[in-house]
Amino acid sequence: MKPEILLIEPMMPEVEARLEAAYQVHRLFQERDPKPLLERVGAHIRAIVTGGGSGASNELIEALPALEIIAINGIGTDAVDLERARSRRVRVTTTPEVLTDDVADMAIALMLAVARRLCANDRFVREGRWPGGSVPLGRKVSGKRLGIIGLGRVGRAIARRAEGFGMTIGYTDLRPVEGAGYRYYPTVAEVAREADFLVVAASGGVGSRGIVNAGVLDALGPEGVLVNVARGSVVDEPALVAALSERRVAGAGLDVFAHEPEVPAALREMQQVVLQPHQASATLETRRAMADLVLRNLEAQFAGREPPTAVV
Ligand code: 8YV
Repeated sequence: MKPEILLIEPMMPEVEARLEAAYQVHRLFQERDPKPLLERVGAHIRAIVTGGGSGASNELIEALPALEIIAINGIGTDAVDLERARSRRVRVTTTPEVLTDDVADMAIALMLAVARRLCANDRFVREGRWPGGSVPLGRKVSGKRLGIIGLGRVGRAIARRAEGFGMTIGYTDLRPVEGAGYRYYPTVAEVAREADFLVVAASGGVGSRGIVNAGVLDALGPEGVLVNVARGSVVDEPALVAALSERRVAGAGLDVFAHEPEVPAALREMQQVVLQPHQASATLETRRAMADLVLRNLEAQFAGREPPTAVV
């Protein structure tokens, strides 16, 4: 008998096929109303496979009495109550390291795209407006000041890339990161004040909720650009919309949002904003590597071994 697992969001077809080969897969995302499926199979489910943004609610965990492991296909644990998992003796695993480069690449891509108006200018050419006019000048990136919120693996990878652009790098985190070699600022407002580009690379969760608020955006200022490749929850989204529409910040590059997949209509209309549908880790290579880790964690769990990248 194959162990039964619950898939919360779709994965690449080749990955779903690999899951199917080893497990009996139930797809929660295909259900309009999850209740009948959970009533039917809930008692047998031994694993949840989910994304970092989707996680698993406590209500779902409670509906699965045989649950042993929540395998997150991502690094964020903010959508899973780790304490609850611990008390239920449910393992939680993530996919560290393998997505670091891609997320950092996306941060740099968004920074360049906003500053050099890549998407707005692309629309200008595509829509046949070039013969009739010209576009506004962009902003220089090389040599500018970069502020990073959260100098974890992703934050450091962004910093290494920014060094190649000759940027002056500062960061904030809960405490200085030993040997980082970049200037530490104790508060988000202070790093924002000294930055031309402010990149959010901090974990989501209660500790970081809304830390990029109206005051921080004003500290970044009318020439400043905000980039977020972490979690929508870290930014006070209404405050960002207000700051952008009142030109109190110059632009934003956003891969993540407060209520995905909903994106405020105001943001969708702004030319100074570049939007992505949560794609920072979404390359073939990286999604394969992430899936390998998910599969290795499940396999270890069901073989009675320690899952290789367990956080709980
Ligand atoms: C993924 C993420 O897009 O790592 C995370 O926490 O949110 C992203 O890498 C996601 O896990 C897939 O849904």
